Formats: sequence, C-alpha cells, structure tokens
Amino acid sequence: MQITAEPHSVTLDLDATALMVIDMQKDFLYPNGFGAFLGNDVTLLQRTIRPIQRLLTAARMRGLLIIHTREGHLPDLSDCPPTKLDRWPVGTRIGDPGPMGRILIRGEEGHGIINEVAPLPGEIVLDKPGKSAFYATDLDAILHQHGIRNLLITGVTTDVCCNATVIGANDRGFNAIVLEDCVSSYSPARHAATLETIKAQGGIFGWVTTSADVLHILNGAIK
Ligand code: C5J
Repeated sequence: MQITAEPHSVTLDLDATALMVIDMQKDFLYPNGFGAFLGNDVTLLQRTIRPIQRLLTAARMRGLLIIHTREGHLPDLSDCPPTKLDRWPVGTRIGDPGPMGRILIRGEEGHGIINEVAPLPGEIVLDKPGKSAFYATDLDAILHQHGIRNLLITGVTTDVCCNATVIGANDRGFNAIVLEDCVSSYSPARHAATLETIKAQGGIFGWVTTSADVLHILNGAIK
C-alpha cells in the first residue's frame, strides 16, 4: 500500500509495520510533571494526545504490533551514564526528587505513561535508559521476531527521543515514518528542524507524513 509522505510516498506493508509510541510519560506531558517544573510549556506536547489515541484505536483494530517506550533508570542509577547526570544543576537531575517522584526513575509516578494513551494488556512496553529506543533494549530483536520492517513513529519529543530512534532505525535497516502531528517538542523550532532533517536529501533518515494519511490506510485495511 502506498502512503502519502514527504519527501515522496512510501510503500507500507501493514503486516510488516509497527506503531511506536515513544515516551508519552507523565513527567514529560502533565502540568505537574518534571518538564513543566523546568519551565517548559507542556501544552505543546499535549497536542499529540488526540491523534495518537485515534491511531492506537485503528492500529489495535488492524492488529498492528504496538510498542510503547518509557525513558527511565533503575533506582540505584547503575544504568545511567555520567553524561545524563552531570550536565544539570542538582535538584533537576535524574534521580532527584521531582514533582511526581524521583525524576525518570522506573516505578515512580512521573515515569508512567499518561492515562490517555495507556498501553493495553499484551502490548509491549519497552523501558529504555537512553534516548534511542534501540540503545540497551531488545527492540531490534523484537522487530525481527515479528517480521517488522516499517516503524510508524509517534510520541515525544520530536528532537530528542523520537529523532534518536529514527536515526537508530535507519542505521539498522528499518523504515522510519514520522507522523508530524503525533510528535512534538518543547521547542517548535527544533520540532520543525528535526522533521526537515529527517526528510532532507530524498529522505536521509526516513519519511514524514500525517496521522490522517496513516488512518486513511489503516481504516481501509481493517481485517
Ligand atoms: C525524550 C528527553 N523522551 N527530551 N526525552 O525526548 O529528554
């Protein structure tokens, strides 16, 4: 099936396609989360919630593999490299007490996925210590096991974890198709620049499309 995208349309075999919902965590999206505590405008991220909900519904109906990710670390921080700790002032570091529990620590309230796009039982929830969903996770093996070649990329933030995952996917031979209304950044400028880079030079890292284009295909293909 051909899907409208930039820089050019892309063939999508739905049986070889997974929906990735990246880091839709309370700490990033809720007004009482860590992102807001740092002064970010979380409403910029919240605009992704409705389109992701619609996609999840259609993907579940079509039987697509759905993979949710969460960025976070073990309580003893043994999986957290110094590069993720040292650059920020004490009080705003991973593991410090935040408004919704210890910042980006597995099991804390803020680390959880927002209620609006909560995973259903049986859906994969991948805990990742890095920005890329491929780093120190079983993602590559999971995708091969399920015969997946295409990844529909949604979640937050466009410029950090979504982008790192797109680049990781491209390097490993997976097609990354980013849904522009389903990803967002605390910075509209970085969001736009990231999408521009992904689709530059004939699709150097992947493709950019919209949820409407994907829903059109998914809803026409419900089994
Ligand atoms: C994500 C971040 N998920 N911005 N993390 O993008 O630190």
